[in-house]
Formats: sequence, structure tokens, C-alpha cells
Amino acid sequence: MAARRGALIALEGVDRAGKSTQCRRLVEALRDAGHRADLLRFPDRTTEIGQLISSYLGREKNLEDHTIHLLFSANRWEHVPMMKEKLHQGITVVVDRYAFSGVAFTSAKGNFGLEWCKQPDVGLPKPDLILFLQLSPEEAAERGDFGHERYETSSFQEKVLQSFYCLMEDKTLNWKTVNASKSIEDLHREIKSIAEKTMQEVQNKPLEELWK
Ligand code: ADP
Ligand code: 2DT
Ligand code: MG
Repeated sequence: MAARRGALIALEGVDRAGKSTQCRRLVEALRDAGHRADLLRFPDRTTEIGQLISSYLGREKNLEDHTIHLLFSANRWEHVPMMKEKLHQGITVVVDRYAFSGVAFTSAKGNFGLEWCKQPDVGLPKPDLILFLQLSPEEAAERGDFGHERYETSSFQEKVLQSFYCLMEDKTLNWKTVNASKSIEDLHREIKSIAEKTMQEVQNKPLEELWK
């Protein structure tokens, strides 16, 4: 029998929903519980492509809308060999944003159909679980102001949210919505329990391809 594989778990949600906080807590807790787990964030701003993306987000550089979309996707593809290797070695990979942010943000610009936006990410490792951290714009506002990066405005974020809802209608994906207005600890406990259940369920199943 093939060795048990790790699970691919993505966290998505609106700005300030707590994705980065929960990703860190989840990986720590899984490791404390004796699982092998690693964290990845997209965009990964440390690679050459990531640095270009970072200067775009920081408004130091302007890039044409299709171009930046493809760079965000390329930034995921450059990690695929390493992600597959980890998963097949039994390491659970937690990702802070994934292709769903890619599609939601570009399609929120208008003039971009969801299908076009999805194409570059077709065939990426398919997440076994996508946790959507749901938080109202009012509650997000209580967690501090927007930063100064591109996309950080309430009107744009509202469009992004509508695109996420469209993507969540795809029943071939394992979306789970969690209430992100809970305390960090309560939300963490809920996420850890869903993650461990998924890890158990998929360990003997083949890794699938996204949107294929
Ligand atoms: P995201 O990565 O989704 O943008 P972060 O994890 O960076 O969100 O959290 C945004 C801010 O909200 C941070 O200051 C963080 O400490 C705070 N925060 C995160 N989760 C919660 C929570 N459950 N309740 C209250 N504040 C939170
Ligand atoms: P953070 O680093 O704070 O998460 O912000 N984005 C992200 C895209 O437009 N396309 C993508 O494919 C991804 C992964 C969301 C990163 C910003 O980049 C946006 C917010
Ligand atoms: Mg974050």
C-alpha cells in the first residue's frame, strides 16, 4: 500500500478575517499534536516573481491586469513540485490564500470572466479542504483600518466577496465556511478539528487536480 499522504488545506476569506493568524496557529497546533505540517502563503513575496508581485501590490510598479493575474498564478506553479513532494511524504500543507483569491481579486476588476481567471490555475494540486473565514465588513473594520496596498478599499473588497460566493457554488470542491467573528482561540479549535478530520479522510486517497 502507498504511504499516507498529507492534506492540502487552503484558508481564504476577506481582508482581516484572520487567515494569517489561523494558518500560523493551525500549523503550530498540528505539529504539537505530532503531525508533520508546513505553511505556505500566496503570494510568496520572497521569489523573483513574488518580488514583482509585491512591488505591484505596494504601488511601486504598475502591471497590466492580465499580466499580474498570470504572475500570481506563476507564483503558485513555481511551488508545485515542492508542494507535491511534501504531500506525498505525508506532510500536511496549509496555504494562506490560493487560486481562489487569484480568481476573486482579478474578476472583481470587471471585464474578466471567472472562466478566464481560472484557466492558468487549472491542474494545480486540488485542496482537500478550503476553509472560508466569513466576517462582515463592519466586524473587519473593527480590527483596524485598511492598509495602503492595492485592493485595500471597501468597494473593491465587496466585489471580491461576491466573486468568492460564485466560486463557492462549485460543489466539486470541499468548501467549509467558518464564522470568523469568534475569538481567535475558539475559531482555532474549530479549524483544527475540521483539519484533522480531513487529514484522516484523505490520507489514502490520491491527490487530485484543481478545476480539471
Ligand atoms: P488576514 O490574514 O485574514 O488579513 P490577520 O490574521 O492578519 O487577517 O488578522 C487581521 C487582524 O485581526 C490582526 O490584527 C489580528 O490580530 C486580528 N484578529 C485575527 N483574528 C481575530 C479574531 N478572531 N478576533 C479578533 N481579532 C482578530
Ligand atoms: P496578503 O499578502 O495580505 O494576503 O495580500 N491576491 C492574492 C491576488 O490578487 N491574487 C492572488 O492570486 C493572490 C494569492 C489578495 C495579498 C494581496 O494579493 C491579492 C491580497
Ligand atoms: Mg493575511
